[in-house]
Amino acid sequence: STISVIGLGYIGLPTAAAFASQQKEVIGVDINQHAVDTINRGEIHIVEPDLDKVVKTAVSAGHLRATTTPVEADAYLIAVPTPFKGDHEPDMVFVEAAAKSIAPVLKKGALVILESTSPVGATEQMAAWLADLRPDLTFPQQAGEQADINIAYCPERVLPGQVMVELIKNDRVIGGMTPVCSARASELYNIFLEGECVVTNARTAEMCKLTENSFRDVNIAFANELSLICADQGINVWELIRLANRHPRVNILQPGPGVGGHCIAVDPWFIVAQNPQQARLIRTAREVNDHKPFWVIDQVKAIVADCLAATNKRASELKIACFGLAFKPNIDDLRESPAMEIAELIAQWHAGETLVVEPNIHQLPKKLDGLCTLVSTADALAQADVIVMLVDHNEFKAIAAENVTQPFIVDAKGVWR
Ligand code: SAJ
Repeated sequence: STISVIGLGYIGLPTAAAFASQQKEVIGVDINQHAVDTINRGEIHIVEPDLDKVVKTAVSAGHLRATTTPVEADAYLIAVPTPFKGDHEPDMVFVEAAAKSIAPVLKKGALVILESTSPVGATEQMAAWLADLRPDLTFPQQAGEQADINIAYCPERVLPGQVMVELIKNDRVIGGMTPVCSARASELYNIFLEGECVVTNARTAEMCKLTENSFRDVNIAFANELSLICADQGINVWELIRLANRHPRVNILQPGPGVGGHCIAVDPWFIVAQNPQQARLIRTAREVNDHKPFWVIDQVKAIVADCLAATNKRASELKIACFGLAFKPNIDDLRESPAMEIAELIAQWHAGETLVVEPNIHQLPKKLDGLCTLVSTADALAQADVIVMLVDHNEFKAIAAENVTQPFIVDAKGVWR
C-alpha cells in the first residue's frame, strides 16, 4: 500500500521518513521543486537532528521519493502550513490547494488525514472541497460509515529539535469523521507509533491542537507578566519562580524576550478568531507575550542611558551586543523570533555599533545585514559596553562569570540570574 504525504516541511518530511523507515512505500509531494530535488538526492532542506540519516536511508532503500505532482495512493497525509492573514484570521489556502490537488487522483477506499494546525471545522471543510470535485465518490459527511473515502484530523504535536523522537513516542490524537475513519487512521499511525492513539471526533481533535499551544502560551504569558511586576518591585523573577515552583501544585514556566516560532504565537489566534467574545484570557496572553520584546527594548534604552551617564562616552562610541537570535535555545531557527525583532530594533535605534552573537549561524540574516556585526561570544564579551542576553543557548550559559566584566546588562532569559 502507498502512503502519500502532501507538504514536505518540518512535519511532513519527518512523517514521510518515519513511514518509509518501516519499509512502506511513501511518495512525498511538495510544490517546491528545490525541496523535491534535495529529498530525491537523499538530502534534506530543513534543519532537524537525525532527520538527514533517516531520509538518506529511506531514499537509498527506495522507500521514499518526492514529486511535485500528486499520485494515486491508499492514504494521504496533508501537512501544509496554515499561517494567518491580516487580522489574525487563519489562512486555509494551502490546505485548500492540497485537497484540490489530490481530488483528481483520489480512488475508492482512500484515507485522507489532515495534520495541519487548523481552525475548528476545517476537516469538514476539506471533506466538502473533496466531495465537490469528486461527485462520483461518497464521503463521510454524506455516507457516514459506508463512505468510499475516509477522512480524519490527526494533529502533529512534535517539538522542533526533538521531532524524530517525539514523532514516534508521543501519544497521538485521532479525530475521525466517523469511527471507521478513526480506526483506519489509528492503524496507519501504528505503523511507526510507539505512543498511543487516542480516538475522538474531528472537531475535538482540531480544538485539542489549538488548546495545547494556547495552554503553553497562557502559561508563558503568566511568567512574562511576573517578570514585569518583579522588575518594578526589585525582585529577581528567576529566584521567585524557582521558589514558587517548590510548591507541589505550582509549575510556572520561564519568562523570556517574547514567544516565537510558528506555532505557539499563531495557534491561539485561531481560537480568538472563532470565539472573540469568549476567548478573553487567550487573547490577553497573546498580547502580553507580543508586548514583551518592546518592554525588553525599553530596558535596553534605560541601561544604555545609565551607561552613557557613567562612562562619559558618546552614544556613537557605545557597542551593544545582543546574545542570541534564534526563537529558542540551541537551534538555528530565526523565523518569528522575538530575539531577532529586538536585535533589529536596537540596531535601528542605536547610534553606535550593534554586535550580534549567534553560535548556531554562520551568516547574518538579510534583515540584519549591514545593520549589525556577527561576532563570537568571546569578541562580544571583550568589546561590548552593554550586553543584551536574549536566548539561553548552552554556549551562553557556559560563560564564566569572571569573563563578564560589563555592569550594563539586560538579561531577558535569566542566564546570569
Ligand atoms: N518559551 C518561553 N518560556 C518557556 C518556554 C518557551 O518563553 O518557559 C518560548 C520559547 O523561547 C519560544 C516559544 O516559547 O520562543 C515557543 O517554544 P516552545 O519550545 O514552547 O514550543 P515550539 O514552538 O518549539 O513547539 C510547540 C510545542 N507545543 C507545546 O509544547 C504545547 C510542540 O509540541 C508543538 O508540536 C509545536 O509547538 C507545534 O508545531 O504546534
